[in-house]
Amino acid sequence: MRNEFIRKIAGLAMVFSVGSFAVSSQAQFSFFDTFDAETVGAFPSTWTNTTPVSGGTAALYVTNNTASSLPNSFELGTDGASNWRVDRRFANIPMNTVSQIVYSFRINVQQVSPGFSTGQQFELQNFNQTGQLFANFRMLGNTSGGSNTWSVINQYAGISGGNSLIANNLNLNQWYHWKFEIDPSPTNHQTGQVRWYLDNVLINTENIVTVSALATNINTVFIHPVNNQANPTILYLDDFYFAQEIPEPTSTLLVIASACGAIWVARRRLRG
Ligand SMILES: [Ca+2]
Repeated sequence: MRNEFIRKIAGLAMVFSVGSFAVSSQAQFSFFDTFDAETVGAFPSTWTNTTPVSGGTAALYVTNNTASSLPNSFELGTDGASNWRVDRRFANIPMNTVSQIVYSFRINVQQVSPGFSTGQQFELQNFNQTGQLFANFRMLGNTSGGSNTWSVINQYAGISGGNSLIANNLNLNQWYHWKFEIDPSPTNHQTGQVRWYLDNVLINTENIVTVSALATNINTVFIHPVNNQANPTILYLDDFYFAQEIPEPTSTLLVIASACGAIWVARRRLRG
């Protein structure tokens, strides 16, 4: 009887702690694009073809050639003939009140332009107000000038304190997971940090760079070739998302501590 009572209390403690953990691990997604329900061969319905490719041949559409989550991904392929830009817009995320915004995608580069210059750039901003720019991710040829592997640089190296060359000699035809934790200060969105993760390993930390102090929210990520050059590049994107992490509730430890306290009291009472 005594052991059964203690087991019940212990079980209750476990439910409380597991329940708290479940709440703390939740993320509130602004969007999560798997492209799996999209029509193969069509431009993805959740994206905006802001500057359509004109001239030459290009592929900006949903494909089932390869995917991280099956069966589809978003193929961005250009032959170098023209400029282009695609946007993923979403509801405003305020930068001065929300913390721990996570921006993530999986990318598979099939072909990259030779030379360690230009390339394709991923940018964040407030669509109606230029200037909310940070965590710029630029993929290009490797540092040796070759196109048999690819690299990533950060545009704001030297300004933000982060690294310039983020990664080099990444393999073609391989899926990589990139995640950015955007962690603005609760009171000043210009003094936070952006942490870069490659396949869940922290590889770069930089300070947030905002050109305008008025740019206090983000609602757009866009991809475009640098310097208006659409270098011959073929890449696939999948599992593209924005989420706000729900902070660890400070009550978690209190709940566990109280449950453990209840066990201690129960033991004392039964002994007494
Ligand atoms: Ca997919």
